[in-house]
Amino acid sequence: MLLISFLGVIVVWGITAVVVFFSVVLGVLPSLIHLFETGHWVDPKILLYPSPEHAWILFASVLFFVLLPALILLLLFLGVVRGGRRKTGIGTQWYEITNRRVAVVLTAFDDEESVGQAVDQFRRAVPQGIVYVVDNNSRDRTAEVAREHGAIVVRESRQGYGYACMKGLRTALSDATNEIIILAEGDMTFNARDTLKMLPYLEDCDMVIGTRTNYVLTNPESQMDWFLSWGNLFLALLVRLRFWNSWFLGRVQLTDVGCTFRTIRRSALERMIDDLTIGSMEFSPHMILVALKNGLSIIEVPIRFQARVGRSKGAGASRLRAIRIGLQMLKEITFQRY
Ligand SMILES: Nc1nc2c(ncn2[C@@H]2O[C@H](COP(=O)(O)OP(=O)(O)OP(=O)(O)O)[C@@H](O)[C@H]2O)c(=O)[nH]1
Ligand SMILES: [Mg+2]
Repeated sequence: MLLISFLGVIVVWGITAVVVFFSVVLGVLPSLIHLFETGHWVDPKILLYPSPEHAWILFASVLFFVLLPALILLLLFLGVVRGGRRKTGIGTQWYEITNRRVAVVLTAFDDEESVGQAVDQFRRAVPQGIVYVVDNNSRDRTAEVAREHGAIVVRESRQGYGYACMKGLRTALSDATNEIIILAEGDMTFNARDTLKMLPYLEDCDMVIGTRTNYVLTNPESQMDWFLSWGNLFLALLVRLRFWNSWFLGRVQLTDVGCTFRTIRRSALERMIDDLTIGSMEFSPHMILVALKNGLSIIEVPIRFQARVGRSKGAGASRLRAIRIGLQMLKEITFQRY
C-alpha cells in the first residue's frame, strides 16, 4: 500500500511537472492561445521572459499547477499511509440518548442584540436543556440580557472565539449531570430546531457537526457566499485527506470546517478536551482534527444557516478578515501535528 501510494504520488507529480514545464515555462500554452486568437504562431521563446502582467499569470499558474497539487498529494499520501486500510469507522456502537440532560453552550462577544433571542430559541427547542452563555469580555449588555432570558452566564477573559468555546465546553463538563453538549453561537445564525436533526445521529457516533454548505438550507441573507462556501469545501477536503480512508474518501464526509454548531456526547468530549488549545478562529477545524486524532466518530448533518443579528466579528465581518481566517485554518490543517 505504501509503495503503491508513493508511486502514485510520483507519477501524478511527474505528469503535472511535465505539463507545467511545457505549458508555462516554455510558453507553449500562451503561444497556442495566441495562435487560436490571431491565427499567427508566435515563437514560444518570446513568451519565455514575460512582461509584468504575464508574470502574474505565470505565478498563478505555478501556484495552481504545482503547489496546490503538491499539497493535496502530500496530504493524500500521508492520509493513505495513516488510515487507508480500515474498512469501517468506529461508529458502530449504539448509544441510548433519550431523556439525557443537554447542555447548550453559546459563544457571545458584544452580542446583546441577538443573545436573548438565541437563548430563547434553544430553551424552546431543547426543553430538557440548560443554556450557558460564554461572555467573552463584552462591552455591551450581553451578560445581563443572557441572564434575563434564563441562561447561566460564564465569563472568559482571554479574548478569542476558541477560548470562548473551550471555556463553554469545560463549564458544561463541570456539571456531571450534563450528558450531551451542544456548541453554537449566540448570534442567531443557527436555528435551534436543527438540534432535533442532530441528536438522533448522536446515537450512532461520538460527535455530530453541522454543515452550512448546503444549497437548500442556506439563507441568501446569511454570510455564506460563494467564497466562504468554496473555502470551507476546500478546507474540508484537506481534513478528509489528512484523515484518509480509501473506501469512503475520508474518515468523515466533511463539507464545512467553520460551523460552530455541533453536538457531542460527554464521554467523547472528555476524551479530547485536554488536547483543545487554539484560542482564535481556527478553533473550529482544530476541534475536528483533535476529535479525529482521538479516534472519535463524526457525522456531518446539513443545517439551516441564517442572517446574523448584530455586528459580525468573525469571517462575516469583511472579505479580508475571511481570507485571513481561511489562511490561518489552512495553516492549522496542513502543518499542525495531529
Ligand atoms: N470573532 C470573535 N468572536 C468571538 C470572540 N469571542 C467570542 N466570540 C463569539 O464567537 C462567535 C463567532 O463570531 P461571529 O462574529 O459570529 O463570526 P462568524 O460566525 O465567523 O460570522 P457571522 O456569524 O457572519 O458574524 C460569535 O458568537 C461571537 O460572539 C472573539 O474574540 N472574536
Ligand atoms: Mg457567527
